[in-house]
Amino acid sequence: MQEVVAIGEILIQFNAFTPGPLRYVNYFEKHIAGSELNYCIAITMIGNKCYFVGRVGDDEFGRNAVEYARGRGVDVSYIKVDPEAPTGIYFVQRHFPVPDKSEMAYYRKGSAGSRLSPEDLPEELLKRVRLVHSTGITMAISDTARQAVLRAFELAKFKSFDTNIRLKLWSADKARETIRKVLDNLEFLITDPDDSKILIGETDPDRAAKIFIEKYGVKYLVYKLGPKGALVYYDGAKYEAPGYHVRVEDPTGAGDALGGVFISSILSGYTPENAIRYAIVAATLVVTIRGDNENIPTLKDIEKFLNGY
Ligand code: KDG
Repeated sequence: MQEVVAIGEILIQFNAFTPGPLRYVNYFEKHIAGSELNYCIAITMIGNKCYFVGRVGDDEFGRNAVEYARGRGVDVSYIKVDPEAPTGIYFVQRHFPVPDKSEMAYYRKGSAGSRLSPEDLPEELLKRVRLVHSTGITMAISDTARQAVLRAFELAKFKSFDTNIRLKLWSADKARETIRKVLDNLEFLITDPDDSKILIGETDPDRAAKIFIEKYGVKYLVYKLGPKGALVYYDGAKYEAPGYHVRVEDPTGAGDALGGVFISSILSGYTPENAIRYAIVAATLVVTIRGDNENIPTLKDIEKFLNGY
């Protein structure tokens, strides 16, 4: 079993029970989410160990977040409780104004999670584990959180990063300038055409891969294409995994499930070809429900899915 550390913010998600503009939604369903937690759960579901590093508030939602993460098999020993700020929340609006897509409304400014700082880092653990993972979200939420990611990556043996640029959290210029600081020598880079355009001005997968691999030294590039599937570039080869056509309830979290299952499968010794097939299954299952991580499958579930198709 390999050990991974994910650094980020756990958020409480209020998912619109009905589709349409949030102003007309009367019921919300609570879930526990946040990109790096979704990754951590995906890594765990595939049989590797994941530690979550971050902060929650000293409130009911913070306790809920930690209990949920622990219940999903995540190691929560390095989640700090911050008495000075609340646990962050957000709402998900579904199928409006674009059918099959969701939008987020964040209420997280000054949250406990955004107060993550380099002092929260378990340095020995970060030096020891197989992989340290974070995302563009954590680099966007505060200066101290960004410094924490930079410091963690200095300590890490191997690094993994999902660009996850959320333009509600920062500008494209700030995202480009900041994320470029962590692109060098990543073992895993997970991105998509929108983020790639912001970062390197390129949406074409082959041309983007050339830049990320040759200029920045990325080892495994996972290029997500939404419902169309994903591509993996590794060691001079390209692997294509098409998406499955399913009814979309809420796509939020699908990219994290895809990235987390891919990474964990590689760490477990699967080939890139199989790892990306498994990852696509995970993303497919996630879009069929509300909630980011409840539908992330085990390898056994993935096998059943593939046999059933
Ligand atoms: O990828 C899914 C995440 O975007 C969602 O869980 C919320 O972490 C989140 C964020 O900051 O957008």
